Amino acid sequence: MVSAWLLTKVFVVFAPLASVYAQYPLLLDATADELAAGLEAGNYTSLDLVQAYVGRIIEVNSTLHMVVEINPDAWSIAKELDEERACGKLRGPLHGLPVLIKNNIATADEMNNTAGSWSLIGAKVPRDATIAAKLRKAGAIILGKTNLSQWANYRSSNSSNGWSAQGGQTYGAYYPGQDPSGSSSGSGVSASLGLAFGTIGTETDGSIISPSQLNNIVGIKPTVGLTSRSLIIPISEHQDTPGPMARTVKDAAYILQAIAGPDPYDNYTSAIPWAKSTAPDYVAACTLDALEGKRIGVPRNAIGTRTRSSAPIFDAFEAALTVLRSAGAIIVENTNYTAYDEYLNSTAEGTVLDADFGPNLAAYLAQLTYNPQDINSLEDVRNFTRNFPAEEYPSRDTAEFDEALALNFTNTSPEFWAAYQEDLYLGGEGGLLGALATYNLDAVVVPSQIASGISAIIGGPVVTVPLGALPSNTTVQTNARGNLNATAPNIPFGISFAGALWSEESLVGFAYAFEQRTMVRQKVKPYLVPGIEIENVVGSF
Ligand SMILES: *[C@@H]1O[C@H](CO)[C@@H](O)[C@H](O)[C@H]1NC(C)=O
Ligand SMILES: *[C@@H]1O[C@H](CO)[C@@H](O)[C@H](O)[C@H]1NC(C)=O
Ligand SMILES: *[C@@H]1O[C@H](CO)[C@@H](O)[C@H](O)[C@H]1NC(C)=O
Ligand SMILES: *[C@@H]1O[C@H](CO)[C@@H](O)[C@H](O)[C@H]1NC(C)=O
Ligand SMILES: *[C@@H]1O[C@H](CO)[C@@H](O)[C@H](O)[C@H]1NC(C)=O
Ligand SMILES: *[C@@H]1O[C@H](CO)[C@@H](O)[C@H](O)[C@H]1NC(C)=O
Ligand SMILES: *[C@@H]1O[C@H](CO)[C@@H](O)[C@H](O)[C@H]1NC(C)=O
Ligand SMILES: *[C@@H]1O[C@H](CO)[C@@H](O)[C@H](O)[C@H]1NC(C)=O
Ligand SMILES: *[C@@H]1O[C@H](CO)[C@@H](O)[C@H](O)[C@H]1NC(C)=O
Ligand SMILES: *[C@@H]1O[C@H](CO)[C@@H](O)[C@H](O)[C@H]1NC(C)=O
Ligand SMILES: CC(=O)N[C@H]1CO[C@H](CO)[C@@H](O)[C@@H]1O
Ligand SMILES: CC(=O)N[C@H]1CO[C@H](CO)[C@@H](O)[C@@H]1O
Repeated sequence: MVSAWLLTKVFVVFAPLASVYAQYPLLLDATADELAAGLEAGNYTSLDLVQAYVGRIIEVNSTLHMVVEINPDAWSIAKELDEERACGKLRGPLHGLPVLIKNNIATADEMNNTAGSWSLIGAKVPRDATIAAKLRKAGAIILGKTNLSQWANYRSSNSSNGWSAQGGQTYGAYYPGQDPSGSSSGSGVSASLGLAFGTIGTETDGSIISPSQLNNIVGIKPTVGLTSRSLIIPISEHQDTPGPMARTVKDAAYILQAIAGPDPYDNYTSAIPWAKSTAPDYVAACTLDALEGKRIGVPRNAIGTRTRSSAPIFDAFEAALTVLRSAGAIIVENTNYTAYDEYLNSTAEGTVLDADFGPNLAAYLAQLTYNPQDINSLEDVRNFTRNFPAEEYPSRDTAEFDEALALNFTNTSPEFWAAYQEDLYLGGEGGLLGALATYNLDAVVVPSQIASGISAIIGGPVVTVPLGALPSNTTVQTNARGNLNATAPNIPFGISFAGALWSEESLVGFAYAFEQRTMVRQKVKPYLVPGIEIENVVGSF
């Protein structure tokens, strides 16, 4: 919540003439490099950035509900980082830049970490989530928590993307009532509107890639194990992974550089296949010639066929292949996934997630140092959800909880192992990894709407970049619940690069080389834009 004292600190002044902004980057699109250069030149401070971004959040929150809480310590942290800068101490390229993180990533401060549920309001953690600690160490200012599909979309069969009991319904900014997608809904909307330099989301299957593509931003879904999950509210240890959501590939690369790496609290990170001294440099990977001579596959059988309604996305995708070729890529057609029909039929992923959810959630809850509602298990969460009115049960049911609780085995049982092995085959030899090997590919490229699943079941990385937006004659259609506009004119879509485990460095390069040649984000504009700029706050302290 934004408290009254905080609101009084913000000067709500609306944009004067654009020309006066010449010396300040405009926040809708300001990059890390631009923001840092202005800080370095002494044109504004990190305190000014906090003030400006909070002002922008307050301008649009009552319409879009994308931020759940603002960090009351953000101002003092900014001041401290400004003082460090004044003394010549820079923690790194993110020094003094505000970021927003999803409301399932814990911080050991005043902010709550709830996955959107009232059951966890007031609960305390023993320390910051590892990636939150890494962001702070890199000099980023954690500005607040973004709204999400409650429980990262693992509660209900009839809720809506971007809705949580705590944070209400998040909307996208490209059409009134836009379905923001999920579950990292608020992170997508916030990065897109320039409410922070960048944001963090988490993905189990689609929760970074989908809201990134539908909010006109870049999303990096890292390999499971590249970024620690310690003290992040889980769904599945086999598939969960936190990653950057930002306006440009390079900004996302800066964030990934800060949060990647081994963590004794998450032993999946011990699978990282390089020593610290030879770790990839995701920012340096952003080169214009990254696609030169690279073999990029197109798995046509996973992409489907062009229909009247999918035509805008298909046409943009075909045009993108031409751009990739002109950037030096070798496009290899029909690198099909041999077991794709079996994958579409398979229930193995649901089994893996259901079997992980109970034990993984209990392990998170066991770490709480204060647990006011005494919530210790998925059973407790379900019971709370069904009895607490703000959770809107039964209008929003608990079908995902019910399904996981109905399972009569856990993630250490033979039944689980069979399902997990099926996934590793369907996404591996029968899917993405098989195609990479058979056709000797560096990556595949697909429309982002079908990018997540095949990589999710093997824990593989995906990067999405803006590709276009639906045309003005698109017929408006709602989501299943009927409370959001899921298809409408101007709703953005993306293109994704997917590759082998740990191939982020290549994927980031490919995405950058494509982005720089197209700059689609600049051509697609939100209908609602906050007006506060750095200009309006400079000198207010
Ligand atoms: C800082 O502001 C000055 C004008 O006061 C402008 O000339 C300069 O380009 C700005 N520097 C940066 C890095 O934004
Ligand atoms: C966390 O939740 C408590 C209880 O509702 C509230 O008083 C507090 O303001 C919240 N923290 C923030 C930073 O909003
Ligand atoms: C969805 O779009 C329709 C048509 O433009 C509009 O009337 C309606 O208010 C929108 N829905 C929401 C939830 O804003
Ligand atoms: C990883 O950690 C989990 C929980 O902390 C533990 O149950 C598991 O045995 C560990 N696995 C390995 C390979 O160390
Ligand atoms: C790949 O899939 C496409 C679309 O289903 C199909 O037209 C094509 O014949 C397939 N190619 C191969 C080599 O399997
Ligand atoms: C998919 O399921 C349908 C219906 O059960 C079945 O007819 C079909 O053979 C299955 N396809 C594959 C590839 O398993
Ligand atoms: C379920 O929730 C209700 C209301 O919060 C509570 O009174 C009851 O003790 C809970 N039952 C169990 C089994 O936890
Ligand atoms: C959601 O599902 C529950 C359980 O089936 C049902 O009672 C409720 O009416 C449904 N809500 C909507 C909006 O369809
Ligand atoms: C679990 O349930 C399935 C059917 O739902 C049954 O075949 C199986 O024997 C059960 N397993 C155990 C360990 O109870
Ligand atoms: C929208 O307009 C384009 C170009 O005029 C046309 O090709 C397309 O069929 C139209 N789409 C719809 C859904 O009417
Ligand atoms: C501009 C605006 O409506 N801001 C609102 C943001 O949310 C807080 C807390 O709900 C309101 O007090 C503000 O008015
Ligand atoms: C920061 C902020 O204003 N968050 C708002 C998010 O949406 C919920 C529900 O609509 C509001 O209660 C919060 O104030």
